[in-house]
Amino acid sequence: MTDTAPSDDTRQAREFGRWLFSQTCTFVIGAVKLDDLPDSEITEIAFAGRSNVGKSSLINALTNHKDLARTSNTPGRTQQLNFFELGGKLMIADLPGYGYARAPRETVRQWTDLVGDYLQGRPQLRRTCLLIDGRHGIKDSDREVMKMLDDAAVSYLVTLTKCDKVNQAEMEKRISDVAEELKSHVAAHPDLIVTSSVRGDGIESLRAALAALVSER
Ligand SMILES: Nc1nc2c(ncn2[C@@H]2O[C@H](COP(=O)(O)OP(=O)(O)O)[C@@H](O)[C@H]2O)c(=O)[nH]1
Ligand SMILES: [Mg+2]
Repeated sequence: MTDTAPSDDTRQAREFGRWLFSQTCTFVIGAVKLDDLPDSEITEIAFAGRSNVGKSSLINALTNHKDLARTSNTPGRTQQLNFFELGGKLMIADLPGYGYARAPRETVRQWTDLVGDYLQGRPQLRRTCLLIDGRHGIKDSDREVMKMLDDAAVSYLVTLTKCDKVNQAEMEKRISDVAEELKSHVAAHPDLIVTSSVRGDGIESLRAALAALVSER
């Protein structure tokens, strides 16, 4: 990756991203069935990924909160979709994790029942960030979800997490492997975002990319 001076467009996008994500963010609902989904029509984005990949940490980092996403998780209700509203302009969905149990196939099938219906039937959903653990790369359970998203034409942005845990050489290899695999996925956004919620890498870029979905309107 090269480090070039940002263009005016990039600078403006980052500024808007920074502004948007500094707005008040509030927990809306933990949805356990389709009827619970907020009936707001504002632009929506979702965060999906395996359990423990860093979804809640990334939402907290983006919104500058310490425990926004985590505190709303009711133990034992891991299948709930948690919604947060940001400044009345953006709805953020923290989706339940998949692939944790030893039978990934079964977990992904259960995951797709509610989450699949949500992802495929939500017109205001503009982008799904699919989080992939930067230490491990794409796993089979991720591939199943990517296939489901491809088949349903749900556009997703692959975001590598925990890059602070991986040395640079390994990270470069991981990025090129993941980018190569993404080429065969029709609904995958061509960009790849590399993040660390701990160190802050990629947070500004991701804010800018997501805020652009709001400013486009
Ligand atoms: N080193 C490091 N740890 C992280 C990062 N993001 C998340 N974690 C840790 O990974 C674990 C799971 O994170 P969490 O956000 O709860 O994952 P979720 O299940 O996908 O919501 C927690 O112990 C986090 O502190 C990161 O960027 N770097
Ligand atoms: Mg979580």
